[in-house]
Amino acid sequence: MKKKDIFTAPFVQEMEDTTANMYRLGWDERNGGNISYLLPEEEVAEYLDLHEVIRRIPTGFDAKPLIGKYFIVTGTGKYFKNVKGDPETNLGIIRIAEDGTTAELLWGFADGGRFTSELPAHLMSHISRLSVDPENRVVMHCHPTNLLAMTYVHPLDTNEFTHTLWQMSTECVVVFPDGVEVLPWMLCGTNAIGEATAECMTRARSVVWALHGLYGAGKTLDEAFGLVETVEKAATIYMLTAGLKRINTITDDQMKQLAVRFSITPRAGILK
Ligand code: 2HA
Ligand code: ZN
Repeated sequence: MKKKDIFTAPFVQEMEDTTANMYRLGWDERNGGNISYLLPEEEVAEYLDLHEVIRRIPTGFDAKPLIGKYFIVTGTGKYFKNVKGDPETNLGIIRIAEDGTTAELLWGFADGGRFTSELPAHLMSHISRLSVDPENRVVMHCHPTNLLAMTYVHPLDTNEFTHTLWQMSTECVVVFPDGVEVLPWMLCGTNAIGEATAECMTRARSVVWALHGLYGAGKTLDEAFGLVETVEKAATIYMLTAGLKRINTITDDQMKQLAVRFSITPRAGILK
């Protein structure tokens, strides 16, 4: 059967639109940020010959639970600003090979490039999220301005950080009842930060990298984007009010009312 034009694929267009939005919001300066999006084989097969591997690229870590899985991912050193308009250079579609440690490139990275340097954090996080939510498909990393600022002035304790963000707007506890996990500064691009991030991802869909940025996960690009957007909005309210005397707040009791109203279970150990 004749393959459809990959440039018309919804997953390529969604990646173009999402990266453009993230760039426009100031979350992805220069080559900041990266996205990986799990694609069903049937969907990829509509556009690509699955037997035609362009290149084989070692990943440097073992992703056994993802063998045979397909991802569209942003490229290392590539700018989110440039994805829309030249997706074939800035994005790639990879399949995790039988050995679990090689990525088979099926499309993209047309200038000889390769996947994001943060692939360990992405794939390890996919493994974690899939273990708790079989429908998870997206892992997204970016540098939201106010969240980043907040990590300079707020204690980096997961419970305290989550509680503060929940207080910053009424919808927060509803949108991320699982809270945000906070990691201290770590060297990025390594398997170690990948393992730490993935461990956090078994408990929450959002992981703060102190003094660096944020990881968000979700079933769709929209869901992961909306999560990052809500966390960043809360951090913005925090930064706008941090130096001021706060005379009103959302109380723990009010958050408990929200939990009942919206049938969510706030992460344990945060509300008194
Ligand atoms: O890809 O954001 O963490 C650039 C980064 C690394
Ligand atoms: Zn980063």
